[in-house]
Amino acid sequence: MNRRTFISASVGAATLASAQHILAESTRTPLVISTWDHGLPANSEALRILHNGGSVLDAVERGVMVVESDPNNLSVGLGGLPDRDGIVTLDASIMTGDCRAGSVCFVQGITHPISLARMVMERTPHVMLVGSGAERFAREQGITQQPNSLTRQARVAWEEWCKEKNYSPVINIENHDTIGLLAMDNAGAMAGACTTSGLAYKIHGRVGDSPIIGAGLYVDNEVGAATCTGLGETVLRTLASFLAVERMRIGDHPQAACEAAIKRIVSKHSNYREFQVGILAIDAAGRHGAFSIQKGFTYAVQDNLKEAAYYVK
Ligand code: SD4
Repeated sequence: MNRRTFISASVGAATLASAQHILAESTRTPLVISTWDHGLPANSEALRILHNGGSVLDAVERGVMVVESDPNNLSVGLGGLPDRDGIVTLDASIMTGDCRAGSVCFVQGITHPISLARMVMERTPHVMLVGSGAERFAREQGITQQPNSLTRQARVAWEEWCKEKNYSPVINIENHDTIGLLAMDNAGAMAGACTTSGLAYKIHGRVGDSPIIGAGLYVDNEVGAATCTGLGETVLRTLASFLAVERMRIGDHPQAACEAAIKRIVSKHSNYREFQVGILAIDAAGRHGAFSIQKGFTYAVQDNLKEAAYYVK
């Protein structure tokens, strides 16, 4: 299969899948959508917060905290796989539809980097804090920094990697469990959150797309919101979340916006067969879309009346 047929085959399959989504989706709010299978429990928590009168910002934060707390998740939170030096470093971002944003990069020993990102947004004049500065800010805010220790699962995996130090991630299985979650409340206010331990066995100091506003996450109440998962370098080069939101601004359905963002990544990376990127988007009308380079990207959508996981094949 040449490049052209590959792209059109994958676009065609997703168009079919998206047609089902459009039939299945509604414009009822609240609406919550998030990446991968762990999106289901994250969405449930986010919707619970909204039902109990919490804000959409509370909803996205608390939703992704469920995944950050899961020691078995190898791509999010302190259970994540480490960098080459055996150290887990975390990235997170949060954004509201009125263009407020906060993020942290390259933090160690922080159980909930998403909450720290929110504190950067709400308690500082800044958008982003990194590394030791972010950790010092966390301590000043009363967050206890955990000692740098790997879970048993992560240690075993890292020790295995150390034998060869030649790691080729398996698409959709490794390096692809970042949680990106978008939500809209009854009044149409939107927020998003994205949190990750980043690529396994990355060079110490590497930061991906997830904490970069416009790359891993972008939200604008006037238009919609988008979030990405997958090989962050390719998302950084294309600002894929911002691109998807801007496509919705000029009239695209969220599905078309996601497809445009993925096509941009594909067009700029001749090795696109070797990595995965998935993107989700919602718009101000309460519609959603999803697309990915490779098969196998799963995501979860939940509104008042239903709970479902959709698979883009
Ligand atoms: C990164 N985008 O750091 C993240 C990785 C990811 O699931 O999505 N993992 O590049």
